[in-house]
Amino acid sequence: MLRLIENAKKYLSNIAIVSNGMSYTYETLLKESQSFAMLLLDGESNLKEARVGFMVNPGFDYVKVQWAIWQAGGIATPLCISHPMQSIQYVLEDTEASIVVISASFELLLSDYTKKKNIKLIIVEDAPTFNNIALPDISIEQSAMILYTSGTTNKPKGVVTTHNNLEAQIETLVEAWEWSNKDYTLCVLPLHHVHGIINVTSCAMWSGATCEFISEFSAEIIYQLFMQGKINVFMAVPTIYFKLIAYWETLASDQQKTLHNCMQQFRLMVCGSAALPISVMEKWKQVSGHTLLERYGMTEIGMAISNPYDGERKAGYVGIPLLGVQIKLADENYQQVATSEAGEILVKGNNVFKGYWNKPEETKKEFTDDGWFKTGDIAIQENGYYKIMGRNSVDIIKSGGYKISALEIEETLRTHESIDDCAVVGIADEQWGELIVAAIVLKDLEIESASLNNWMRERIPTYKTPRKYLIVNELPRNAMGKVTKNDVKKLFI
Ligand code: MLC
Ligand code: AMP
Repeated sequence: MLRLIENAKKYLSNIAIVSNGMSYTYETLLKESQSFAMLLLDGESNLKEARVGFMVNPGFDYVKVQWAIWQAGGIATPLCISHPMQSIQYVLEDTEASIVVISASFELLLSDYTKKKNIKLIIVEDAPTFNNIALPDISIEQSAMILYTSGTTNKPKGVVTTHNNLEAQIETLVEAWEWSNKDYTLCVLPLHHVHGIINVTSCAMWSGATCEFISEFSAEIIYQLFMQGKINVFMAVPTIYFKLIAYWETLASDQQKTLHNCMQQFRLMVCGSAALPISVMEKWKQVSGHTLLERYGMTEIGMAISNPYDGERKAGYVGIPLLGVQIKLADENYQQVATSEAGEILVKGNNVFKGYWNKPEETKKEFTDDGWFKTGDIAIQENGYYKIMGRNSVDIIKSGGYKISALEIEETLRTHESIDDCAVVGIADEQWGELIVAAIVLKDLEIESASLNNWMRERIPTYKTPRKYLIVNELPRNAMGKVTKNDVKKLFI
């Protein structure tokens, strides 16, 4: 049995999940996920890495379905619950999913499509209960999950991780951050990315801890839950801390004090997925009494570098390599740089993914000949601590903690009948890290920002839509005719 699931047997009576006002023990999670696995198997003995898409609201059902897919031998492919149909369709087509599991609220969105494509659609709420459980043995070398990530290609790529990779990603964090079955965390992050899936939910489940879910981000609700005094571990992206600070500033001073006293009792507060501005770190210390623990990770590798749990958490630095993760800073020939010189972060270890789904050539390109994964992030090392200096591509944007490809947005914009050409860039923004903006060259036709915005939102996720459009006569280009993105950025300053 997979270790994550086997572990649950040690904590049968502990509360695993709290969602929608209900509490679920590990015993219930085990039983219900096994029963759901039988439904997925539908008479087969093993799903043999069949891709199972699942669009399930955060909470007990999400984890139940995820564990069921794994126990049946399938590859769990979470679908973002707020994505437009076009993005969902892309993932289902790319993975060639044969089964899709949904919360009832998504039936209208998906039922026609799955019928047309002959994909089996299962509604979680309608699942029957199976009592005779016979589940396959799952090898840890088997593929477990596909998460979609934006890169330097215009379409997102599926990152395939094995059970072995997932165990390595979880175990190193459980150890580094001293998770235990006494912990109680709150998941406020989306469940189609590693931050919410691995760092919060899976680490809690591995440890016999409790994980509470909220249905959507709300600073007010988060603080209300904090005030109940049960939560002691919290993880989020910088934008969320920014939003929590902004809400805290609207409160009366006695409310601020009560909240501060409550948060001071927490064991751990972590930040990552994008650079944590020192101003946010300092302000959060005043708000909560906590020095945020900043760490560095990526969909392809889980977490790689972390500030220490005990020991100095250095502002502006992401810390030291986690146990089991090898890090090398390299020059453009993938040779180690001299001490204190900047280089690209290369990573090796069991945490590193298996490959991009159905993309052997692109997978090969992202590894050096001697097996190091190339992150594309540039860092320096000072006194053992790593500091992220930037990325080697202007086409990757980080906004709200999401990684976004400028090329994907440009390709979508270019399909608009009024747009001749465009260039998308990220510009520095206090709240969002980077803000997505687009310079566009029009054909003869007029265009209205609001209607263009609506048009885009039907085609790509909200968080990938540009926040500003600038109409220009031509895009800045170099002598070779290539658009110079740094000059595009200047147009917005
Ligand atoms: C949303 N809005 C944005 C935006 N996203 N505006 C500018 N830039 C963005 N990126 C706007 C919306 O259009 C809307 O405005 C308003 O904000 C609220 O939208 P929402 O969708 O309700 O947003 P909200 O729920 O407030 O989302 C903010 C957030 C979310 C920070 C909670 O972005 C989030 O969950 N981010 C976390 C992503 C994550 O998990 N990343 C980890 C990847 S893994 P209007 O005007 O339209 O109403 C990884 C590896 C690692 O990176 O190291 O962890
Ligand atoms: P994703 O592909 O969505 O998993 O995003 C991974 C990227 O997020 C990394 O390649 C980094 O560029 C960025 N990232 C993650 N954590 C940090 C951090 N603490 N500081 C700066 N960038 C980070």
